[in-house]
Amino acid sequence: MRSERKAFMADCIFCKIVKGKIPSDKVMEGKHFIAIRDINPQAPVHILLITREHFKNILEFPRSEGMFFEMLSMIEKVVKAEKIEKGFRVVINTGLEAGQSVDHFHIHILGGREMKWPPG
Ligand code: DGP
Repeated sequence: MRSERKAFMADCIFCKIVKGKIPSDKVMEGKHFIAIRDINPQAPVHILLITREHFKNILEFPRSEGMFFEMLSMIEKVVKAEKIEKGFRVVINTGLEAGQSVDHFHIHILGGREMKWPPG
């Protein structure tokens, strides 16, 4: 691994959360993902699914059946555990223009209120 990438990951807030160096309100754990409550919730339920391994965004996320399967399974488990089956939104902000503020792949699961479309 290149040294600049190592240095970047050492500073990555989500890498620190995964390693337990920064506390988080963890709701679920899988082999490839953890699920935590967002620090700045945009809905009554706002959970982040975060990859244990550092990938910058969805374009870097590996095309691996195991990871993809776990991602979808954990979304379903979180939605059921939080009882938001009747309406929820799954969001992956990618790039500055789309509002991605943490360059470590993560998925927002939002629910518990009415959602508008189109998103802002
Ligand atoms: P995005 O803007 O799509 O990159 O989403 C990043 C989200 O991460 C944002 O909703 C706020 C959340 N977040 C940032 N820092 C922390 C933290 O230290 N703990 C938790 N739980 N969430 C964080």
